[in-house]
Amino acid sequence: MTRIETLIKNFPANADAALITSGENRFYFSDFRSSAGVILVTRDIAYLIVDFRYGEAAQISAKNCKVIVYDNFSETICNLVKKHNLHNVLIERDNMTISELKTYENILKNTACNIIVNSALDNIIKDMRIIKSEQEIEKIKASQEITEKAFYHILDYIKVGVKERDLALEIEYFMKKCGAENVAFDLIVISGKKTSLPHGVPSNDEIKNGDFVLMDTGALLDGYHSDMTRTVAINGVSQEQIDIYNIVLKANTEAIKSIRPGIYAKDVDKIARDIIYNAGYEGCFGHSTGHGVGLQIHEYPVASPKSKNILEKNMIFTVEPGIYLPNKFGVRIEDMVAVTENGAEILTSVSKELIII
Ligand SMILES: [Mn+2]
Repeated sequence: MTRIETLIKNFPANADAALITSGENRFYFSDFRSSAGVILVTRDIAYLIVDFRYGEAAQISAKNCKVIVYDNFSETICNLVKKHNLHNVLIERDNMTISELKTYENILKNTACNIIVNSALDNIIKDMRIIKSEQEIEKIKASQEITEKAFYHILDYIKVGVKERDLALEIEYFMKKCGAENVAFDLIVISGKKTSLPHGVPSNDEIKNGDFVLMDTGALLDGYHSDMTRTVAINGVSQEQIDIYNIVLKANTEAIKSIRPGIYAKDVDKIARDIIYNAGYEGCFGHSTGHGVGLQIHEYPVASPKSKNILEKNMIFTVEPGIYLPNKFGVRIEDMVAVTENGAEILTSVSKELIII
């Protein structure tokens, strides 16, 4: 069954079509990447509707959709609505701006078609994307391979006096040299006191003796993201730094050990959180233990205290506990894992023993 067929099978009874407008979901359903366009899915056929810039490329490589290259977008939509006698169309509410919604309402105002403004379509697609196909798992592994090559590459550059920004730029340059189409997100390479900021921004600060250097990095390859954090130390770190590193390491490894199909993602979070809180660092770990990774850097499942996700085979998510001591330092250790038949496959192969440079 194609993804389009699965989507149609899951349409609520009141819907006779769906309008897919987000870039990653257009790619998910048509295997065609573009910065613009929509897929109109009816119960019989799906149309990928693009402008001239993507016409030729879409005709060649889009899958499971009939390609329409439009001159007049509104007319094209209205003609399809009439042709297929559409009355209720689902939209991606999570991805549509108010002004886009107003535009579609305006386009459809002289037709018999209504827009269903609820989360039905988002939920169907979320439930599909949360489980990765074998091919998607391979793509994420390939993306992670670049992230790891860049990690080993940058270890030779980390020295006292080097600027955080230069390290971040070198990682980005190297990832692209290795074939990444982009970085997965703005790379985090921070040092010293700034490591207490979970999403600190690289600056011209220089690496100093006794610093932690926290590197949260990832590549984007073939539409799929990867995500890894390692915290390395510069010669002269204190016993307190080493102790905290080892608490975070234990939280990471014990949480990963607990992963198997059928358990709640929030229970994975709890294992990591309890280890950190029981070691005396309640209040120093204020983010989720993990998030899904795929066509977006943050997707489902979520491993947080409030998560409702139950783990299933072929879900991919991060396990990234941390301890952050304001104005002192922070540590985060992040792996990506894939849920297997009876446990988890760790997709991150870089060692987690503390590297002291
Ligand atoms: Mn992450």
